[in-house]
Amino acid sequence: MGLIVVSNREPYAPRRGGDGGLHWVPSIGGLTAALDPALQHAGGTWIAWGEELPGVADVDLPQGNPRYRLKRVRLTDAEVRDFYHGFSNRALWPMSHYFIERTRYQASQWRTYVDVNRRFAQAAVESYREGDLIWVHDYQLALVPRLIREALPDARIGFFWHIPWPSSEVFRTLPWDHELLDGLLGADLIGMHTPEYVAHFLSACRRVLGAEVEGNTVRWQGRSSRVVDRPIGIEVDTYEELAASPEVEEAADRIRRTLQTQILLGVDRLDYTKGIPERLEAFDTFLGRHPEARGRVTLLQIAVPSREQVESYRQLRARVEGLVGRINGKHTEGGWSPIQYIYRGVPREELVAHYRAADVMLVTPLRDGLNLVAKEFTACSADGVLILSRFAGAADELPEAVQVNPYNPEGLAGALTRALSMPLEEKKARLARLRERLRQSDLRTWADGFVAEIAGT
Ligand code: GDG
Repeated sequence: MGLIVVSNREPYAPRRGGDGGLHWVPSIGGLTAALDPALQHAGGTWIAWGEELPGVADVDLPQGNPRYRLKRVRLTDAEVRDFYHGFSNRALWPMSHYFIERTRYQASQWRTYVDVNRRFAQAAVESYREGDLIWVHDYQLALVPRLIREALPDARIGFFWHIPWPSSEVFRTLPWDHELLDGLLGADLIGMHTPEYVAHFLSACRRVLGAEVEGNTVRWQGRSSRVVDRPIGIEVDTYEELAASPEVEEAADRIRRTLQTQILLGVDRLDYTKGIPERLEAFDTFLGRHPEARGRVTLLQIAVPSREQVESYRQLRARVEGLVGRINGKHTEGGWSPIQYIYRGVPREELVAHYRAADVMLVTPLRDGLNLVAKEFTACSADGVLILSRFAGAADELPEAVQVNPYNPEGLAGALTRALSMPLEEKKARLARLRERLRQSDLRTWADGFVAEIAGT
């Protein structure tokens, strides 16, 4: 029995090295971090959209120690534009994160979304051998379960929705609300990060489809789908070991020596859901209120470039960089600047060194499916404080974090004051309890558990 994973993005991207050889580089992002180890463990096929590169076809991964096959779905530039940058990122992404005013619902983009979902489903059907389990991921591929089901009525299909599922009042703004739910309900098992998302989903099934809902089970088209909350975990041991390694300790020391201040850290894809401008403004408020913090605190913001083809992301970048300039211009003195801004992804060791060096980690999204950064910091930090938005899915699981409302700059500034002056014992005690929670369901438990649940359906 093999596993077939279907996701939009590839777990590794091909790069031509200077030597002309092909190197497969792990992609940055929550999904790869979660599923690559799971599929390495189970073996099977990963189906994903692969960017066109001459001479690059399907491949066995990871390079040098192959554990599974990557089957690459090819998309034309127009398809990428309408399916990915268009419908997925301008309709489903903002709608699911409650940003209705940012949605663009376009029928032509929807049609491409349907066509592309059909191609992913076809690739899964072609790879399928009797007894295989199929696990489809995320909002780009919501119709795939139904499309596979039509060809393989008896296949066991699971789906995980990685982003928030909004209130049905918001979901109903989608012109294809009925079709999207019908697509998902082709799966036997549908997973989401929190009980609230599940409740919203069930309510949409009732209101939009008129489906029969009993407990966590939806009856639709003569079949049942179970909908469960299963928040994703991280590789706790791997992060702990990495954080304690001499190389990372040294890199963390270097960061502390360079800045010579207490360190506030932000690490996010540059996305309007992540609350970066609101965080910068709260820091500005904090500095205004605490002149004694000048020269003593630095906010280090790592912003990973994301979806630069979408206009609103380009506007966000300009807004963030404008704010960084304005706040630094206002407060910089005597060789100290309040904000250090990095606009690129950094290697994982360096990321962990930053987690390790930080006194306070700021995870303050306006809305976030879960947020892996909050968990990674918790696994890596020795005595730091996690400030966490109540609108991140992870907030349910991490009650010992200092929880904030990211829409309230005064409250956020107050949380900063509290975090920066928290006694060492309290910081350590909170971290210890948070770590215990992380251990209860790490990444392996999550992935193995979900696969077992698909198998059990
Ligand atoms: C979606 C949902 C949900 C970030 N910067 C660097 C880097 N990263 C890695 C982090 C983390 C991942 O990227 C980001 O995961 P998040 O969970 O924070 O956010 P999304 O990408 O939006 O993920 C989210 C997730 O899916 C899983 O279900 O939690 O809510 O939106 O692993 O470590 N990695 C490296 N350098 C960086 O600069 N190497």
